[in-house]
Amino acid sequence: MEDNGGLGGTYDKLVCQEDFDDIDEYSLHSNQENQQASVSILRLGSRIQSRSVAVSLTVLALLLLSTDIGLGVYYRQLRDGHRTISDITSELANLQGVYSAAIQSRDEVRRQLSKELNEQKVTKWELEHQQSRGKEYEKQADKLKVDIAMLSSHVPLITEGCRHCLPGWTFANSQCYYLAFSDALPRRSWQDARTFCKKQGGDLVVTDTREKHLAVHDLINTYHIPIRHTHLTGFWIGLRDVEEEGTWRWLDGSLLTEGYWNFGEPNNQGEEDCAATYPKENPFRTWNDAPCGYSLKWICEMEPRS
Ligand code: MAN
Ligand code: CA
Repeated sequence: MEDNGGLGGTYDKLVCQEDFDDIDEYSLHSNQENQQASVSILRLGSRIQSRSVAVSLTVLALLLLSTDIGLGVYYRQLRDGHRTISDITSELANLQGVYSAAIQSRDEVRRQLSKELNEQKVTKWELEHQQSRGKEYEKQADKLKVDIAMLSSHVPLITEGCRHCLPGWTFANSQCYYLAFSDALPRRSWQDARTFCKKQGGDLVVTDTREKHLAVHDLINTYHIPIRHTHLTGFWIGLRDVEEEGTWRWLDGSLLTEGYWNFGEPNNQGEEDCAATYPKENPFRTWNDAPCGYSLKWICEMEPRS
């Protein structure tokens, strides 16, 4: 076999079976043994070349396959990437929508807050106004309380003023009293004195409370005539012990609970079953028991008339 120059291995790989046959024929003419050895070499070279081509083709096929796979992967990545971008774009659009909605909500909340703050401000002003009015009302209420108290204090006077005592009778402690001071009225017994009072529409005085006793005491001391003898200046009152000695009862039958007897009285001297009161300085020592037939002055009592 000849060297084919620069084409080397590539040319060798492309030698066909006919070429080998021509060479074998030439070798047979020159040297049978050498020819046989050369043929063996040539066949070996031919086998090696075929194998190289096959390897090259295999490598090339593998390269093409790997390229194809690479392109497939790349395409898939591109496609996935495209999907990711699409998803991101979609998500971005969605987020923009959410953001816009959030902004709108925020603006709405701001408007609502502003409105409520304004309402709160007005409410605060109204509260201040009402508090101010409340203070005015409190002042008026205090003034009215004073007025009511003052007017209430006038009620008894007005009520009593509408009621009156008969001429000659004296109003004291919400009652009308008649003190028989006049010389034109001769002294009389306890019973006659009572009759006089009853004819007037009253009765002998019943001083069954300290207030009434003191009121009558004041009236006697105001009008009494000092020059007269004490026993002549006594005034019959509506108190007796006729039913049981020592058991003093008022005209309505109630028992005496607090007496204003003079010192040593009642002493029932003789038979003294009727009580009389006398003008004395000490209001708690003004009573004496005297004979009911004695002639004394008297004191009548009567409810005021409307
Ligand atoms: C004196 C005293 C009284 C008595 C009278 C009767 O004043 O003895 O107790 O009742 O006299 O007049
Ligand atoms: Ca007596």
